[in-house]
Amino acid sequence: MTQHKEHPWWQRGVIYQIYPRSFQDSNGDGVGDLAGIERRLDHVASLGVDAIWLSPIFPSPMDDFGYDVADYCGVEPLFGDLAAFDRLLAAVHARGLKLLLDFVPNHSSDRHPWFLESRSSRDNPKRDWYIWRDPAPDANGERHPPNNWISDFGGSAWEWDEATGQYYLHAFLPSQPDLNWRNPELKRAMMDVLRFWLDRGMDGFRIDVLWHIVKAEGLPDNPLNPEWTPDRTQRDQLIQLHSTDQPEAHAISAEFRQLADRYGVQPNDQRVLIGEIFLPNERHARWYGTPDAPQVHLPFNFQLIENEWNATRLQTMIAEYEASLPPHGWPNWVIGSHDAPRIAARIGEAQARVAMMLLLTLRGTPTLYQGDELAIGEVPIPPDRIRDPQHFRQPTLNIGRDRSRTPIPWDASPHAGFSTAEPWLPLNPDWPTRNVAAQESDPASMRTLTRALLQLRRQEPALSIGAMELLDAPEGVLAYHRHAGEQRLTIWLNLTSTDIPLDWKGTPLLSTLGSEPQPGVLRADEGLILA
Ligand code: TEU
Repeated sequence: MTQHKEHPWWQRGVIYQIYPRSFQDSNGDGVGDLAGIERRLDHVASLGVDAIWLSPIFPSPMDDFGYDVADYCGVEPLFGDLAAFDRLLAAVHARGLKLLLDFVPNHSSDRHPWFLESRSSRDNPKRDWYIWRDPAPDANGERHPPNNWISDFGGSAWEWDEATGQYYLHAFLPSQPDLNWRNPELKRAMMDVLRFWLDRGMDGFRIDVLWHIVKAEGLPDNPLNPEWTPDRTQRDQLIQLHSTDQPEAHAISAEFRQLADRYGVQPNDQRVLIGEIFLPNERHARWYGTPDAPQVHLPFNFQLIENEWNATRLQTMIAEYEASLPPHGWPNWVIGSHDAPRIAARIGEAQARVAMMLLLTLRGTPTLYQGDELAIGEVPIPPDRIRDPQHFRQPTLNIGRDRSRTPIPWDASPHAGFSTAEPWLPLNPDWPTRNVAAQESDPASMRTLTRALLQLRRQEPALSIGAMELLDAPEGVLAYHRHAGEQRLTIWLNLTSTDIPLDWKGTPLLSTLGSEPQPGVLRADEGLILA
């Protein structure tokens, strides 16, 4: 049956993630800011994306670089102020783009006034806005945390507060205390935060660690993970059965959606909610909710990041993911973020080009991370430049995230045009040649390929909203059809660096290699779109 329903912008569109500290500095302090982003909007618009998601811009002590929020309704002075924000929003809208903020509901900073009040005494009215518990004494009367929960950054998830003689819960850093969503006043205050930004004209939110926001009643111990080995993070020692993915979190997620839907129902006017969800397929799909009680529009799907770069593996994963979607669920894909290693560092630049073609031709909304359009690869971070708290909590595991957060290299001028001062993190070592300006004028660059893919995606409904059908393919090759109406496209992706004999047919629209495709072969590292 043909579908006549008009697809909303967030189904047709492509999202671009900006990490504000590292996009463009405008005031010479080595840290990016809102005015800098505004100055570089042409780059974003000319790529051909539809929406920008900004990682947190709120006042923050920056212990976790903005994911520790000290005021949900303000702007961090390093980044600017509310007036600068309003200017940026207007400039984004003037270019026909959408703007999404990062909502961080699971925890605040320990310097948020709410927490300062909460920790001031046991009978403070905001005490219950956070999760406080008495110690669990052992047989010798020694003090222990209330349960065995482990922070996602390592170590106990409980911090002792000497002054009031209780522990508080923190799923991340001790300076990121978890908020108590079971408290109706806290919940109301956080819904007010969403209203504050929606009223200002936001087009939606990416919601940080959404699956964490409610914990099981009684806070029972989490079961041990029998598969844990010491090379894995401490978090993985336990299965987060009671600390995450609770029914009450789904109910709140449905309330977020109700609120968002009140702000826009037209296809081009809907306010989109993207939930950060790390869960296996069967639990992941539940975050779409039901047609009667929808939850987030797009529960982030990180499986291209999590799975081995192997055609057979990816084909199975894509099929399983598609099969897990509820009828009203729209797919989405991600290959990079401020948390994950750079795709070009992981699989090399030649395959990163194939990955870009995959990301932008799969069925579903893609999110593109800043810098991946330049194929920034591994950036060595000298020990004295390491900033990421995740590294410092478990230094032997090599899980520091700084290497994906390095500044955007704009041109070959000092500090790559990012700043007039030394940037807060080092630049990619090849910045004098790998930068936006250089790639703009290079027909063979990753940026040129990304633009061509985005342009094709915009032209061809088969790519943006069409159906998808996985194809049988030779070993090492991932292949699928995309079709809409009369148009049917075929995508062949060689996930290896050897030529693979292949009798492809059709009119080539784009090859990741730039040059003319050759009959009878899918060349090493070649991705091909055929009409
Ligand atoms: O990330 C949540 C999350 O799951 C991370 O712990 C992720 O597993 C890890 O960083 C991978 O290396 C979100 C934000 O994206 C992250 O930047 C924050 O540090 C975290 O929440 C706490 O707010």
